[in-house]
Amino acid sequence: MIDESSGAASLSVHLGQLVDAASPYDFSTATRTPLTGVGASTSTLLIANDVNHDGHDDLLLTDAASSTLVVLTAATDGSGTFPNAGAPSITLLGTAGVVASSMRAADVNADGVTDLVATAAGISAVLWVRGAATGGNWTPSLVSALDLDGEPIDAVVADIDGDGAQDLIVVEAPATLAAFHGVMESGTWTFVPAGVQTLAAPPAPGSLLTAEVTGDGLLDVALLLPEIGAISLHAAHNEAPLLSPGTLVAVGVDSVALAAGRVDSNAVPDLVVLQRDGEARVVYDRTDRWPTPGGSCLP
Ligand SMILES: [Ca+2]
Ligand SMILES: [Ca+2]
Ligand SMILES: [Ca+2]
Ligand SMILES: [Ca+2]
Repeated sequence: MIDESSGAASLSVHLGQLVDAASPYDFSTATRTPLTGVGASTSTLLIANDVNHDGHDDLLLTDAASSTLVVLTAATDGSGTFPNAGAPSITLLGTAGVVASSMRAADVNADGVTDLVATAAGISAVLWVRGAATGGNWTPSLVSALDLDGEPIDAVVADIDGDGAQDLIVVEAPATLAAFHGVMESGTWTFVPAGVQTLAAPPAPGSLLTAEVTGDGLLDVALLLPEIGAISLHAAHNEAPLLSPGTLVAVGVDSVALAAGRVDSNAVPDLVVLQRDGEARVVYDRTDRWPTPGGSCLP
């Protein structure tokens, strides 16, 4: 987590450790790293990814004040610290004042090196930041911006149609879901428009995710629509349009966040909804073709 309460930004990492069978996880041990290269921003995005492939997850964060990306490389001694925390940040997001609204890590062009896909408030483009690896360092550079008609607010990279090439799914304000088919042509990566779906309501920020929920092996797309208390599920196709129109699953108007994971004991991904009261988490588990309510209510 990023702590700015003292006036200077710092990063605290709570190290998960196995303790014993009765209380298997402990997060009480923390490291703190001053972020001298980061301003006192208020809308910082933080993701973890082992960008230099040394077995330790590194941290990528955006500094909204200076429109930059900061790469913190985890120490290789397992201490959970970031020795390069004072390194200069990297200007990636164009002119000052452009603030990233979403950022995801994925190997977009399948060259074995992590890349980033980001959206930024106020510009109608999805930014592709290609990573390069040299001598244990990871260096990102902005290589293209995919122009869109609307304003993108979130984007995720996944191989939707199962052809081995990454595709791009973009949420545009106020309530549109656009799919792009990833194609490598003459050594250049491009995203070709592959269908637009209108959402029934604006999605919750950060709720765009992919999960295989229909049982056909293709990654489907789910978003939480809090205004109407529903999940919008879009089944993947292996030809354009890549995604089907949304099928709504009612989850209640108090829903605030959505995640996918394997919560119960079967191999089918579950969808987890966090309710506003903070007490109920409703698990949706696929039965037959579509997820239906009837999983378990967790305490
Ligand atoms: Ca690493
Ligand atoms: Ca790559
Ligand atoms: Ca694909
Ligand atoms: Ca599927």
